[in-house]
Amino acid sequence: MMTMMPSLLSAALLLSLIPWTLTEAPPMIPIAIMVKNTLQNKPLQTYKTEVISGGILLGVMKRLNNSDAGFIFTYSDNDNYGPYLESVNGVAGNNEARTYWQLLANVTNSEFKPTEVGIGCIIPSPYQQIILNFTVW
Ligand code: B12
Ligand SMILES: *[C@@H]1O[C@H](CO)[C@@H](O)[C@H](O)[C@H]1NC(C)=O
Ligand SMILES: *[C@@H]1O[C@H](CO)[C@@H](O)[C@H](O)[C@H]1NC(C)=O
Ligand SMILES: *[C@@H]1O[C@H](CO)[C@@H](O)[C@H](O)[C@H]1NC(C)=O
Repeated sequence: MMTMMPSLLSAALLLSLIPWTLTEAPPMIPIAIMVKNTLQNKPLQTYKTEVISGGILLGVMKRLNNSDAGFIFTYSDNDNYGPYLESVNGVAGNNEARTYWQLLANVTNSEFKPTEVGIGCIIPSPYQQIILNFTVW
């Protein structure tokens, strides 16, 4: 009898931690995507949207791209690191000009840091602000 307890306990614990896993759709989490391009003196654009719990930034961006929010982007597939963000709202990075879309996320209420992974691996946290920043390397 006692040997069943750990698995029962962990099953109960799992269910209480993520009660939606077996029952209903996972919750949507509010986040914001900001498009920043001071290099070309463009105004900051902010897109308030949602990510599925545990979901990746690329999915959010695809949904925004396919909505009428006025956000479009392109990406390429790198064999080693996955999706690489090529262009946002018609502006593309360029090897000769050494420009690219840098990815940043807030790690406290106001401090932003470049992410350590690309759009295919970033899992936004609730209310996180993601900056797509057109910059030079
Ligand atoms: C140089 C470099 C860059 C340059 C590439 C410019 C160029 N055209 O040469 C720039 C500055 C643009 C860059 C950007 C980014 N990078 Co970078 N980059 C590197 C670095 C130092 C060397 C890559 C290289 O030249 N390899 C040699 C060539 C022969 O191999 P290659 O496969 O052809 O290289 C290409 C890819 O590496 C690609 N690339 C570079 N970075 C990234 C990141 C992602 C997510 C993808 C899909 C592709 C990619 O650009 C290279 C040229 O085309 C590596 C670390 C390392 N030492 O390997 C990190 C590295 C690949 N980058 C990394 C990251 C996180 C980024 C950014 C997401 C950072 C950010 N927060 O903005 C961005 C990409 C954003 C986007 N638009 O999607 C990580 C990837 C980790 C991961 N598993 O996702 C690495 C491993 C560094 C690290 N440990 O943190 N990067
Ligand atoms: C963005 O939307 C356009 C249609 O407006 C579509 O052709 C394109 O494939 C979409 N891009 C992505 C990355 O989903
Ligand atoms: C990012 O900023 C928002 C708004 O200030 C905040 O609610 C959120 O907790 C922050 N994220 C992190 C990881 O600090
Ligand atoms: C964004 O890019 C601009 C232009 O290159 C640069 O000055 C700035 O430091 C970058 N980072 C942030 C968080 O704005």
